[in-house]
Amino acid sequence: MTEVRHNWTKEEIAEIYHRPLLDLVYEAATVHRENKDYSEVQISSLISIKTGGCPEDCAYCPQAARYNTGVDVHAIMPMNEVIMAAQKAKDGGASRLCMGAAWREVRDNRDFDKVIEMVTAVNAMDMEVCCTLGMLNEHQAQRLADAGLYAYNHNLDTSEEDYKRIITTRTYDDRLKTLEHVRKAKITVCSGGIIGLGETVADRISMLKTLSNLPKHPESVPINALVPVKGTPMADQPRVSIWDMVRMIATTRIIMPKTVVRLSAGRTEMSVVEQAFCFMAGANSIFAGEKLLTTPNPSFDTDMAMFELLGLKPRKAFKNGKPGVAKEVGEVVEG
Ligand code: SAM
Ligand code: DTB
Ligand code: SF4
Repeated sequence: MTEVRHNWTKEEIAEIYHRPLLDLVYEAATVHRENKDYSEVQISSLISIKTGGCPEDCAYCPQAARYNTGVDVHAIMPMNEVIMAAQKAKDGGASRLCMGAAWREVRDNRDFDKVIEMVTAVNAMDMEVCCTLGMLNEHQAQRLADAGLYAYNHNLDTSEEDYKRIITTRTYDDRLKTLEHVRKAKITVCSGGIIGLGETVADRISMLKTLSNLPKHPESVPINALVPVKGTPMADQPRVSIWDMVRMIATTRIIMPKTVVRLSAGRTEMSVVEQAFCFMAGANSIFAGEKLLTTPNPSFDTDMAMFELLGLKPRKAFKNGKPGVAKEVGEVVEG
């Protein structure tokens, strides 16, 4: 069994990242097969419960109020729509519903009370519930945990060194603090990044070092390819090469062998062959459903046809037990 390490150096990660491509993929596939049921893919479906008007300046984001992207601002989604979306996602094969809000941070107000109600309701539908709501404090993380939240998504996005180029309205340290609060509340951690922001390979490696040197590896690491959106500062970024995506996924798989690696944004631009390469390189999760938060994504039917073709199967919810019920959450290692 591959050892789980928390002391990877940048040099070691760079050596892995730069291996000849097919050696890299072979190694990642080997690690994947030692550690996982490699034919199982975890499916998450996203809904945007509060869209647009965000005060942050994340250079890639269509929901930042300061960019003219054509995304309409919406108040928080009513509960009946959340339930309908959750049922649709479940029927489509998703084991997890991820609710996203265009907030800088959680505030202790009526909207947060509504999110708590949504978490409780979706959890009762026997789906894993994930939220991505921006920064939160220990008390807010605990409220979410008490409502049955399974995972919290909070991406590092890029390296610490590169952060200021992408976001100026908060710091890397703010991000890491929220991850600590999530851990402390015994919610599983989902944290990854985006490639194609004009970062260097050294930045990608640095971000992977931060993630793999956390006291506990995130249970899931989403690797997003930038979806360039008109009106954002990243609108004219060239499409990221599929081989960069494959290298990033394979390196993540090797250094965090027990983590669920999610092939995230950018799949509408990828062929089935390209996605198959990503699964071979150790990706074992996707976002499914025709929308991510505001941009398009392949439909459930398209993905099911791809799974059929590739011999992949959707993973059932709560495979590692429900936090606090089947196992101690401290023992939960996805996959
Ligand atoms: N506001 C919260 C936050 O920033 O944590 C939650 C929602 S935010 C949209 C969640 C994540 O979506 C970001 O951290 C980023 O990694 C990803 N994202 C946003 N826009 C993207 C884009 N155009 N392409 C790829 N990923 C994107
Ligand atoms: C993640 O890593 N990617 C998802 C989810 N976590 C929240 C979001 C992708 C958003 C892509 C742009 C959009 O649809 O607005
Ligand atoms: Fe706001 Fe999140 Fe978009 Fe940044 S990524 S602008 S915090 S919604």
